[in-house]
Amino acid sequence: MSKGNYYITTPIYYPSAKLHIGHTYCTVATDAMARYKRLQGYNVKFLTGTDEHGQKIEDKAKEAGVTPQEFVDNIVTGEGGVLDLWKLMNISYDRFIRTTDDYHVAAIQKIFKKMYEKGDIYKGKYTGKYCKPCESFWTESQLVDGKCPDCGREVQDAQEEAYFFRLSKYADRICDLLENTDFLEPRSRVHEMVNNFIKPGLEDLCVSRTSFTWGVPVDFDPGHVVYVWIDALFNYMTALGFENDKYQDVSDFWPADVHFVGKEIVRFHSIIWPAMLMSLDLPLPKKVYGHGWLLLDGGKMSKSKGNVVDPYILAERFGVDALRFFLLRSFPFGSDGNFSNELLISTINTDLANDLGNLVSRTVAMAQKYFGEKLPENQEADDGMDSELLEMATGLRAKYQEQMDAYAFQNALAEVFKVISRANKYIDENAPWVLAKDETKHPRLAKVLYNLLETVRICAGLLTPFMPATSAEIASRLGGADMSWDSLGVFGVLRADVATVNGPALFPRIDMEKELAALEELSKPVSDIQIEPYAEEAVDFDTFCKSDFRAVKVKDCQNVKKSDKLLQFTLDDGTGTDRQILSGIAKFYKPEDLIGKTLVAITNLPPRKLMGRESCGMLLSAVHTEKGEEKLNLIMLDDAIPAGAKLC
Ligand code: ME8
Repeated sequence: MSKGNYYITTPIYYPSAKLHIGHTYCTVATDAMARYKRLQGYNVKFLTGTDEHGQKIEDKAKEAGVTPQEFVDNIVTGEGGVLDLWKLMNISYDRFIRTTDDYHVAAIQKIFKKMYEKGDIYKGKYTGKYCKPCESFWTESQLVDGKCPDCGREVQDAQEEAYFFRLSKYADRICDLLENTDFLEPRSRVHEMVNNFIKPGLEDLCVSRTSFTWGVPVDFDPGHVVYVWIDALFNYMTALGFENDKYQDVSDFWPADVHFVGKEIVRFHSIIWPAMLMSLDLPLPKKVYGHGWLLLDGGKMSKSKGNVVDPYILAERFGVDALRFFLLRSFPFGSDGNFSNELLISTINTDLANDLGNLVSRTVAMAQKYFGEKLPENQEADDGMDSELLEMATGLRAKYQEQMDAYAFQNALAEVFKVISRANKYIDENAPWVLAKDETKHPRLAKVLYNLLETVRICAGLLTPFMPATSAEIASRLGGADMSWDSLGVFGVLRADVATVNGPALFPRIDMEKELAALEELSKPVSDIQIEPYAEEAVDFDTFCKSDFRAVKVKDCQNVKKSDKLLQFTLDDGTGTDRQILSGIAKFYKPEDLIGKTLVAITNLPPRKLMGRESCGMLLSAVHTEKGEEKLNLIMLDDAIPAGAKLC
């Protein structure tokens, strides 16, 4: 029977670049929490997704020469994108929202209108610094030496029409919420919010923009798009079906049990989000938990710092479970932590290879060596030797639960590893290899092994939220052991004649020095751009001079039917007769974009037939590969050069 509903969320990610291990941190933590709640018997809804609007995305798409939708599609659903990463990391989300999803966009329009009709959103003037040539508004703090940060020119004081949300109206209620309830944790974040943002005075928030278009349009005032944070924060409710018909889960899952968010976005989640919910008379989420950052060399992580932070590379080298485990074992969730390869490798070696891995393989190997497939049922307890281990293993679930309920993943794991260490010590104390030599001690030996297997069962069961695949593997090595929540609070669940299954080492030891050197090599910046090797064979000057290079103007350009490679060009080559050239560049250009351009052709090649059409010459282009992808640019000349001009 379900213990009730439980709704947990991660921040929805900006698909402005590929994700790094820091992004993975919060999602792995949320996944561990969701799995823990499922293990306990809750009906869990775990939401994640992507936050796809805003100027940053619009700018990046422009830089990449694609539409904003194409840009985000590639990072979200493309190879190695967000969805692939969550699959790799074994993230068990129940729902994935993209803020460009139609149902979400329509819901945001309704929500914005509701707050407007209520009088909590009003039209006003946004005052800032304006750069005319760039048509951009800047705030004082964005200016560089008082000038436009983009072009360096003078800016002017200017005003722009915009909508504002009456955040100031909710200041007292928000302050009360933060100071007098457990809404925001850890507590240190409360002081930060109250002292830095609320005490100095909460100002109304500008919630629409007119300077770019990649956002949810304000339907009753075209030209304005909804501020990206309103669009983003309401994902937590639209994904349940709020103001849309796609889902019907609001009554079952709202208010959320917890939003996990990084510390820099606590302000949005603990001030702006509850104020907007208050405006709509909606229940507030039960908790916002602001976790710390993973730092690299003391600074915030970014992809540009190299491959060390690439979760794909780390998962491939160390395994997904080891990486998940490391993230939650090594850093207290509420504070910042310093990521390093040394720490990653030593955590794997100490906890996983030495402590857990050894315990499992030694115990299973001894059970098989001394008794074959099954343990004998004739077993002899020894209270003096056994009681400490049994007490620790039996009491583990309660201690673990206390820590998990406080989101203290590191402490919960520390409790499990105390028991694992105790079990390893128990092996040494009981020296099964000595008991094995004396037939009369075999009942005692069987009990020692049973106690160890049972301890392994409890520990592995409690590790399921962190290392789901490893726990499942251990369950199968213990003959398909019960790892249900109820069973993990009880010692003695395995049958006395438990059957075991041997297997390879769960976590082979890593050679620190070799691995660090390999990672160092991998993190050396490699140039994204590769060019063809130069030709070694020399061409004599006269032969080269025989090639006739001419400027040609594109009069018409069409795709060739049934060919996804060829474009057919009709060219003005200055002779008065059109020249036809076929070129295999359809992958790189749209025909309509080339009309009117001035290109370079070699005109004295013998004509040849391609797809039954004659091609008289060849167009010149520059080729290279970028991030492994083939790139091609036609050589384009200044349009002032007349058709037929000879290039020499
Ligand atoms: O903030 N260590 O998206 P985002 C720990 N779209 N956490 C880190 C981190 C690091 N080094 N780097 C990033 C957004 N994060 C918004 C959220 S929610 C309605 C909208 C965390 O892709 C960061 O703290 O920039 C944040 O919680 C999350 O990754 C997503 O960051």
